[in-house]
Amino acid sequence: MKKAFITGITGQDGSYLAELLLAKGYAVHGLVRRASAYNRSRIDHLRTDENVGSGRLVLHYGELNDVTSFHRLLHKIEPAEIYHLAGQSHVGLSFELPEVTCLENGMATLHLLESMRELDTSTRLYLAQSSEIFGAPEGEDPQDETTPVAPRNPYGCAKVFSMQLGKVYRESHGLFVCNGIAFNHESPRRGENFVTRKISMGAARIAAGDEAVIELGNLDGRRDWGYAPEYVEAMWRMLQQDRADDFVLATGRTHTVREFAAAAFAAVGVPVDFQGQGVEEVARRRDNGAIVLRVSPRYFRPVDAVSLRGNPAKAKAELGWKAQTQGADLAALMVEAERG
Ligand code: NDP
Ligand code: GDR
Repeated sequence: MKKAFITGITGQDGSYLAELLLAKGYAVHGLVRRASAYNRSRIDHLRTDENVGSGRLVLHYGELNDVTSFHRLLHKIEPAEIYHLAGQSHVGLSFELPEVTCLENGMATLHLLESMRELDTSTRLYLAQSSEIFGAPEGEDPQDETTPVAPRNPYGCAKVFSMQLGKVYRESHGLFVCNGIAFNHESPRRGENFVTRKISMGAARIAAGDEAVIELGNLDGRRDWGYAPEYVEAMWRMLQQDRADDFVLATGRTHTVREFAAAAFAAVGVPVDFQGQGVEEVARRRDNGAIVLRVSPRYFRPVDAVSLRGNPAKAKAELGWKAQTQGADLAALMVEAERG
């Protein structure tokens, strides 16, 4: 039985990846951290007697910044494949938490690569990189594997550090390291403070009759939003290649936050009109004029990428991977899931 180790197994991507690998017959080992409140709801359905009893799903307490225990764990598990997904993943919060963001998204990669040098050299590593490495790439649309990096927030800086280290260890130490430069991917398991999930949860509540108002920041943010379960398939495919390489994972199409919100409201039968500008902007229900969405200065970032759009041509050509779900379909899928 092939052994995979997933850091970040309790997160959105980690949970879908664990599902995929279990379905493929892997033994899946996951890093979980101690928390005062229960943090495993995304993988509860996988913790069956069969999976746990047969050793096909094993959870290990750990913490990226506890370097010695992390190192010990890797040597104990000796995985064939490592999917390194853990870390502080909120771009906006990285302005408030720059140090922990850089430790978890940057230095933790270095510790992992150093540990790997002592492991069996056939171990393969996937590193979860991000479109945020490109910053605000004017004139470079869409972005691909050759687009220059120019991050504009601490999160993006840490991911650049991690990505470049991955390349260096691949080239200088011969490690099998793949960087997946993923653009936004969403799902009903998305964290509740990311914009698509805020919108889908809010739209479902409003459709159910709650007098809720969704408060958002920059409605002009334009992102390339795909569907997370499709992206974890690409992560796995990367590690099955003969040669380690870097790939952009994206749909190639973008929408603004405003468009995503309009699609979510339309999907629950509450069409809205946007009125006003900047922090005065609101969305009103078309049927009774009630405000259902409001812009709040609280959610603006010091700097925000205007538009990020990926070119997934290399992933299509070499991995045979193509994103299927995006735009209004993604919004509809997410609000439907909220409605149960
Ligand atoms: P989530 O925020 O949903 O999950 C993050 C995971 O990391 C959780 O399991 C979390 O544990 C764990 N984690 C965070 N800090 C630590 C730590 N110090 N020690 C151990 N575990 C830790 O992220 P996603 O699943 O959305 O993303 C996965 C990775 O991909 C991240 O690195 C993210 O930056 C990157 N990425 C994501 C994209 C997306 O659109 N989703 C796009 C591009 C890159 P806990 O549950 O305990 O909090
Ligand atoms: P992003 O996703 O920063 O692209 O990072 P997020 O959903 O946080 O923001 C997308 C866009 O929406 C705007 N926005 C808001 N964002 C949040 N979170 N909350 C709001 O209320 C809000 N209102 C408007 C943002 O300004 C931005 O323009 C995600 C994460 O998964 C990263 O880990 C990953 O690397 C990148 O995607 C690719």
